[in-house]
Formats: sequence, C-alpha cells, structure tokens
Amino acid sequence: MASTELPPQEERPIGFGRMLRKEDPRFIRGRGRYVDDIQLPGMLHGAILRSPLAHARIASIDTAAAMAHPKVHAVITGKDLEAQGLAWMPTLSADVCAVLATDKVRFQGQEVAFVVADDRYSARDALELIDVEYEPLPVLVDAKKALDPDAPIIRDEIEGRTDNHIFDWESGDAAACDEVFARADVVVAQDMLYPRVHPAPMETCGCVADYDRVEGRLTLWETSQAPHAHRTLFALVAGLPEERIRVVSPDIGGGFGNKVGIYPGYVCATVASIVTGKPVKWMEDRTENLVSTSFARDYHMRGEIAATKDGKILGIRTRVLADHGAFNTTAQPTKYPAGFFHIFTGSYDIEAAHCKVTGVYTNKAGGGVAYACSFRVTEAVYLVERMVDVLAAELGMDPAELRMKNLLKPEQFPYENKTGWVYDSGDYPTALRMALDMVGYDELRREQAEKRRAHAERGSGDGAAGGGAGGELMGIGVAFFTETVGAGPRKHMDIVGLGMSDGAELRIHPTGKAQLGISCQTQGQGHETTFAQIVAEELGIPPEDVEVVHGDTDRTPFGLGTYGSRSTPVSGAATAVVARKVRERARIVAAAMLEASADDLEWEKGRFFVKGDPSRGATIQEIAMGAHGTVELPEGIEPGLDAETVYDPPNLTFPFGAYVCVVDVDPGTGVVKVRRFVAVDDCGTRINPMIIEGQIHGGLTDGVGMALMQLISFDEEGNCLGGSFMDYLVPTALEVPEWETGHTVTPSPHHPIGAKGIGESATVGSPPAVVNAVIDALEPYGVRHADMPLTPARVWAAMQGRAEPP
Ligand code: MCN
Ligand code: CUN
Repeated sequence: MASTELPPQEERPIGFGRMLRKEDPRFIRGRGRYVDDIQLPGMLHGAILRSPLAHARIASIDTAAAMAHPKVHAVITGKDLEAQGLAWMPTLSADVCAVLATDKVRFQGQEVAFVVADDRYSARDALELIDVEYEPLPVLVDAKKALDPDAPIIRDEIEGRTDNHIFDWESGDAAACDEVFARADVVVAQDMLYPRVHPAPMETCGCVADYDRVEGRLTLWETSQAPHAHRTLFALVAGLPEERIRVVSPDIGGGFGNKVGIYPGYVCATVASIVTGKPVKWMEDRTENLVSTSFARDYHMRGEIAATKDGKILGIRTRVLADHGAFNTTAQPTKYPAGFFHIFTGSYDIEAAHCKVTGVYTNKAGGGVAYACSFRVTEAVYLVERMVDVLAAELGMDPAELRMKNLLKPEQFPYENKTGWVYDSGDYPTALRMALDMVGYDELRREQAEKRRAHAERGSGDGAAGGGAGGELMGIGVAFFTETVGAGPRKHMDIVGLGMSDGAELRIHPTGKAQLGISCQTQGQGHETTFAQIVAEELGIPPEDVEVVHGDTDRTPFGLGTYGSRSTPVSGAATAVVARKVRERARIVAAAMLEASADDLEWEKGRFFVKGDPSRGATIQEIAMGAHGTVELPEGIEPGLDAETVYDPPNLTFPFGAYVCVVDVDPGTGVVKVRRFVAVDDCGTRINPMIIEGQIHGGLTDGVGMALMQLISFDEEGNCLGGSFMDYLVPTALEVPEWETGHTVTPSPHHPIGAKGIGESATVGSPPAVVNAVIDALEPYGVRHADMPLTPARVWAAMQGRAEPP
C-alpha cells in the first residue's frame, strides 16, 4: 500500500524508488524556460484574426488599413498562403485542415488572417483594422443531425462531397453478439454522452519561428508533445529539407494531448518568418486555446449489455456517433479512426462484443483525442463502467459484487479480448478487493442503508421524495478499468505513415557520468528524473549523474513523442535496452581491465567483478574511464561505451485499476461533494512511486472536473460557450478530497523492466466512479443515468425526472 513518505535525500535510490524530481529546482524557482520565455534579437510578434461566425462564406478580406498600421510588418491571408500551396495542411487523420480560411469559415474561432507587428499589442490592435465580409451559412451544431439530408454541408470544398460523414468503423463480432443477446435473460440499454471537454493546459500553445535566409535553416521552438513527428510533417508540407529544420520543444507547461497536433499558428509564424526575414513569436491567449485547439471526447454512445439473471455478463455492444468538428484533426494510429475505443469490453470475461463508430463533421473546432484519453480508452471505460452499473441496478445486485463475478482471472492472462487486444498481464480481483478494503465498502453500504431509511421516513412527510433540507444523499461508485497504452507495434501502428517506435542514445562520459537522449517529450511528467532512474537501475550510475536530453530534434534520436502514456512503455523500454547495450560493452572493457574472460564476470548494480573473487572488480565509472583511456581492448572492439537503439514494442501494455468514490449529494441544491476517493492502480514495475502518485492525483482531479464541472458547449449558432475559465471550470483543491491511493504490481511480461504506463490511468478510471456514485446517491429518485457534467442543475433536473435543466 502507498506511503507518501519520501526517503531522506541522502538515501536517494540508485535506480527505482522515491526521489524528488530533478527538474523541480528550476520550476519552483521560476527558472523554467517555456516557449514564451524565448526572446530573440529583432523578434516580431504574430496574432491571429479569428472568425466570429461558426459557418460563413468569406466574400472579401480588406487588409489595407492593417497594413498601414505603423508597427505592422505583414498581414497574411488564406489567399496569400494559397499562392504558396499552403492554405491547407494535412492533419494527423488523413484529412486536411485550413491554415487560414480561403473559401469559408467552418467553426467559431477559426483562423482567418495573421498579422505580424513589432509587438504583441500592435499585432492585436491591427487585427481590428482587418475588414472581413462574411455571408452567414446555416450552422450544424448537433452531431445527431449531421447526417440528415437537409444538413448544411461543411466540407463542400472536397470534390463530390454531399454529406458530413467522415468514417464508419467496426470492431468485434456482430453476429456473435446477436446470438448471445438473443439467449440472454437480461438485456439493458442506455444512451449516454461523453461531452466535449478541453485539456486546458496552464500554458497555451505557441511558437517562435526563426528562418535563417542565408543558411536556409528553420528553427522552430514549439509547444509540442512530438517534436520529431512535427519536424517530419513540416518537411513534407513546407518542402524544406528535414536536416534544415530544427524543432525544439523546451519546457512545456502541461500538454494533456492539447500539444500533439500541428496548429495553423505554427505554420503562419513560420511563413511570417520566411516573409519578413525575422524571428516571429506567436502565443495564444486562454480563449484562443479553449475555442480553437484540440478538444476531447464528444462521443454520443448507446451501450447494451446482455447477462444471465444471476449476473454473468455475456456480451456488450455499442453504437457511437463521434463528433469530430469541422476538420478531422484527431491524432491516433492510422488504422484506428476511433482510437482504442474497442477496449470497451473492459476487464470482464465475456463471450461477444461489437462496436460501430461513425464519425461526422460539425461546425466546431476539430480534435477529439486529447485530455489524457489513452486514445479514447476514456470513452470506452466510461461506457462499460456505466453499463455495468445500469445492469447492477436492473438485477438489484451490488455493483462491486457484479464486477467481482465477471472480472478476468489472473490465470487467463495473456488474454485476448473479443475485439482482438491481447491483455499482457493482470490480477484484477486482488486490486478490486484492495480498493474495497481500503474504503471500507461494507461499512459504507451499511451507513448508506441507514441514511436511506432515515431519508425515506422524512421524505414521506415532505411530499416530494426526500426533498427539503438536510439528510445528504449518500452514493458509492465503483469503477474497474483496463487501459491499453504504449502505442505501438510498428506492424500495426503508425501516424501518417511514421511507425510508432522510439530511439534512445546513451553516452557515457570518461568520468562515468551519462547523457541520455530520448525522443519523447516531458510536459510535466518528470521524465528528467524517471528516465535517469531507469539508466541508474540498469547501470548503477546515480540518477543525478544522468542528464536526460529531450525535446530537441538536433540533439535526440528520432521517435514519435509523448501521448497515449507511451513514454514509459516505448521510450522507457528503449532506455533500458540501450543501457543494457552499454552494460554489455562495459563487460568487455572490464574483462580487459581485470584480465579475465568476459564470461567470467558477474554484474552487481554499478560494478563487474570476477566470479568467485568479488574483490577483483571495476565500477562502471572505472570502466568508463578505461574505455575512453588506454586500456588495451580486444581486436575489433571500439573504444568508449556509447550505444543507441530503436525500440519497436511487441505489444501494448495494459495497466488497470479499481476505484471507489463516495459522494454526498445535497437534495436541496443538487450540489455533489466528493467525500472520499480510493484509487488502486497497477502499472507494473514502479519507477518512481512519488511521480506515479502525482500522476494519479492529477488524473483524479481531472476526472472529478469532467464528471462534475467541465463542458465545452455551443449555442444554436455555434457560439462556443466555454471560452474562458469563468465558464470552463477547472477543478482546484477545493473541489477534491484527500486522495487515498494504493497499488498492486503486476509487471508487463514483454517490457524490459516490466513497466506499464500510468500517465492517463486516473483520468480514464475516475469519471465513471464519480458518476456511478452520484447515480447511486440518486437511487431513491429512480434515476438510472444522467450525463456529465453533473452540475447542481443537472443533478436537480435528474431528481425531477428530467434529462436537462429547464
Ligand atoms: N512512471 C513510473 N513508473 C511506471 C510508469 C510511469 O514511474 N510504471 C512515470 C514515468 O516515468 C513518467 C510518468 O510516470 O515520469 C508518466 O509516465 P507514462 O505513463 O509513461 O506517461 P507519459 O510520460 O507518456 O506521459 C503522457 C501522459 C499523457 S498521454 C497525458 S495526456 C498527460 C499525462 O501523461 N499529460 C500530462 N500526465 C501529465 N502530467 C503532467 N504533469 N502534465 C501533462 O501534460
Ligand atoms: Cu490522449 S491525451 Mo495524452 O495521449 O497526450
């Protein structure tokens, strides 16, 4: 079970264990270096003119007055980009996206023109001098109407397009599902929406583009979770040779998937730098970030579950309508247009499963895969975990007991689920039992029964079921999740044709200090610490002596970057493998130094010694000096210890967890208070438990935010109603309880150190636990489901038997 105690700093682990983050001294002293901290001589500032309308034809754009502004250097419009073939750019999902609008605007906040001026204020002032004449078009907001014959066609620039359909995608076996549903005793169905939310990182997106006309070289500082992939795409789109592009992703103030894609601002700043010959900075403000960059979710789902009358789940099927906005700018492996949604089979031993997902365009910002989503595992887990509770209600069974009855058993791993995923390892019942014990489940149910009884007695006097003051409605919510992270095997997974492997380079200096270059990019997850710990574990070099280099394409090996919690599963594996390569080289050098045969050497952390004679040995530091010095090496052995590798994962990793949430709902106001939250996670081998707990605390907080507070919504004209932190509510310490965490350790059998990802587990697992708890609290009112966010108004409406507040 977790202890939050850190060992004293002098007992820092040489390898895995709790240690403070190496990067924190600069962050807590305000010495982080973010994109907006970069100041270059002669740097100009860009600002984007955005569409006030969600759908309109552009009749004309007059930039003369803006150009006449004394501090303005350039005004770029879609027409200017069109002349260079840059008005549209490819997305990460086989679609194209407008850089600056040419023909029409397709969502509110879409990029229309780019102004470059001496300073940020003048650039913003000059935006108001641009005169755009719009001819409004009918707006499509409701995804359910996207395929109606009379729906406005959003992407009519595409030859021959007569509807808003993007894709249909299926997984599982429809016929097998029909068969089990036909013979099931009980079938329940439920419609649910996982609403549009936004990752809202504290640092918005931005860049500094510096094109050197003499060298023909572009340096681009970017808020990017994937610098190498961005560089390759820039090379392909702009036609610049790849070696003349350097992408640097410095410190990132939170990514959460928001910084995976390539945004028009990056392209505009680059074009502006080429045009003006000066460096150009572009930085979004909060509203721009919320209205125009990658949102998350927006999945309209219908779930169905079939079971026997004693609660054995037989099959699950689902039909999904996916709202992708005006451009399909999601980012997931090419083969999977719905991401990894087909893990909606969850953690259960079932006979059949099937899903069908249809993607559509609407007049909203594009995106869909972001906000610690594990490529739509979030939606999948929400669906199955809500459905299991709906089934429990139907059967009158305890939801924890129903889960326990259906969980996969440890001996079933590796387990191939009904949509083709092979779960690598797991011990689910132990994790669920631990969570129930930690929370004191039986006692809580007793307390709840007591309160319900008291409530019913009071309620009969009041008229309305329990309305009126006092007597909180207590709810207990359970969720069990299986994730699939670490994309992924090259034979199955690529993003725009780039296979999803990652490189690692390890240099060992003569003094035995090390420098590790990796292709993933930390946005707050602590890679500078944990990746040093992997090297430390493998080589015995203290983590403080291992410098982790990341986020600079000139200094790191190629690889696809950080998202889908893939850093530990892929780059972490690459790091362990490259360290082992170094170790094998060190063995040969040590043999030469100790005048022994390499086979006769034994390794203990940080040192080789001669078998049977532990006093005859050499430390890794001594070996490093020897390898760089004058030790005579065998024929054909190169001096030095450096090594490199590229890791192609054989499978994904499947972290899992059991969560229990306890809420109290005020029947008078509908306000939900999260009283307790227990999270038991299993991410295999744990590199740094302190960082893991931090990831979980953050994800749980996000989950409470999504379940209770957050929503990006639109009015009928397509005006975004969540465009500021006054409307889009990010949870704080005030809304969340003291988190209670526990863990089990079931290593991944195929990962070199047995580690699975953890970065998104809590965001994936917590929303259904919270919603299940609220619905459980509303049981006396006969509520079976209500959609997130469960704001006081929604909860109140549900208590009145309405889906939406009036
Ligand atoms: N870790 C560990 N032991 C394990 C697994 C992970 O010690 N068995 C550590 C890792 O070494 C790393 C951290 O936990 O320091 C997260 O690791 P991992 O699960 O590999 O996830 P990534 O590093 O790939 O991070 C990405 C993930 C995603 S996709 C989103 S979205 C998200 C998240 O991480 N964005 C974050 N957590 C975030 N945390 C912060 N602070 N900021 C973000 O933007
Ligand atoms: Cu889906 S959000 Mo994270 O994978 O960068």
